[in-house]
Amino acid sequence: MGSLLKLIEFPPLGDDRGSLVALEANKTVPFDIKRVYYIFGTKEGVARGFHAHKALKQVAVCVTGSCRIVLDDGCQKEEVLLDSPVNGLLIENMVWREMHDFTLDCVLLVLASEHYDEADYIRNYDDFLKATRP
Ligand code: T46
Repeated sequence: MGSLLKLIEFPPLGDDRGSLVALEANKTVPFDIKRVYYIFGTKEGVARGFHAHKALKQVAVCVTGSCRIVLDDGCQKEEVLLDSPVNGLLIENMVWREMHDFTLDCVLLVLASEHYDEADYIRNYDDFLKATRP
């Protein structure tokens, strides 16, 4: 069984002035990027996510601060602390995700393979489990 945690290390392009990371579709990010959003100002103790996507793939990067992401494909559950702007987490479709332990300064940048579509969300865990099992 392969790991759910597909971490991408972005090539550092910084120099003695500081750091720079470039995110390019079909290069550092393994799909066409149709949408970018970011989550910030998450209040203490608040958890987010709790859904899967039928088709959407995403790469999440904590550009500042940190949060813990739990991924679950219906068979296995794994978690990672995202705490570096040089690492992205590829979240495939049909993976349940939860985001916990946001630091107050956390800015979670997300690159998405599709435009926003509420019909692509599975927000009920039992429905998700049914969809992952034959
Ligand atoms: C995901 C995790 C990592 C929009 O109208 N357009 C958008 O592009 C997005 C992302 C959200 N919305 C609306 C839908 C809700 O009314 O914004 C509201 C908050 O979205 P949601 O409760 O889904 O947020 P999170 O933080 O639970 O989940 C988000 C993404 O929705 C989701 O795709 O994988 O971040």
